Amino acid sequence: MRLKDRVALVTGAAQGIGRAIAARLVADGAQVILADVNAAGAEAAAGEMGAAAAFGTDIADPQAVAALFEAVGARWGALDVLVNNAAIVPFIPWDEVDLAHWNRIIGVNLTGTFLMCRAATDQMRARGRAGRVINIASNTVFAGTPNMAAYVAAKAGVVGLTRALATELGPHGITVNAVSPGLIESDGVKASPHAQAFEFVEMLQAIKGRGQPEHVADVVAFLASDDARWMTGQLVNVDAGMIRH
Ligand code: NAD
Ligand code: 4PL
Repeated sequence: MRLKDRVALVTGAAQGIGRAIAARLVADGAQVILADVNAAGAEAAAGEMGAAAAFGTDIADPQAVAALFEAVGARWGALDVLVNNAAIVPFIPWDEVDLAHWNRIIGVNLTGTFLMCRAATDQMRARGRAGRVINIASNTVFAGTPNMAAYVAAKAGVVGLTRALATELGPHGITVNAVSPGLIESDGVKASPHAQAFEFVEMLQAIKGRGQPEHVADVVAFLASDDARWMTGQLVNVDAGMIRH
């Protein structure tokens, strides 16, 4: 119960890694808010895990993000924990990457993360609340994984944003860290061509087996807790030792 009575919001929590993170934070005693562009999926997941609330929110839409934080402010004042997990995980060879794809991926995965950080940390500071921000990056920023160039660029942007915000928000009692998972058997990956990569990735891992959403969720829960109070601006790699950094 190390997160008892903390208010935590997880984006992209209708399925996959976000859903596992939300469930783990509920298990640790937090009041968890699920936000996902898939409103019905977020509702269903929230009901099953005993979360506090669910919102249908497109993190790339500034008005939707503003409405979300208006509701959060009215009911809870401010968040204690924000987990930026929502992202599009594309499989697209470089020869097919055009400006429309680039803008869509940067718009959700990087700009969406920015909009959530902007609104959440403004609210934390206005209410004099200490806070934790945890951004989900990816070990593709080290590996240069093929078939997702815009995604890799966006995730490297998330790492940069994490480092910069840690410096500017540390004096306000807000820590900002990131987690870089390796290939994880999430709902999205299971339904995509990335599912074909498990054998290859396992060969590169020091620990064998397939990465599961819970492997990521347990590390996020640590970063959300008081145990991580002396950490900020860090990128914690969670990939069974595929990459050493
Ligand atoms: P997933 O596709 O299974 O789930 C993503 C969720 O995000 C979905 O519920 C989707 O509706 C939601 N979402 C998408 N766009 C949104 C938007 N604009 N606004 C709000 N919600 C939105 O994905 P996953 O594999 O669980 O990935 C979760 C996170 O982990 C992502 O940040 C991803 O980049 C990262 N990650 C995944 C892997 C992997 O191998 N699965 C590896 C490294 C990092
Ligand atoms: C190693 O973030 O980290 C495939 C798909 N392989 O999204 C990822 C690896 C994928 C990854 C990722």
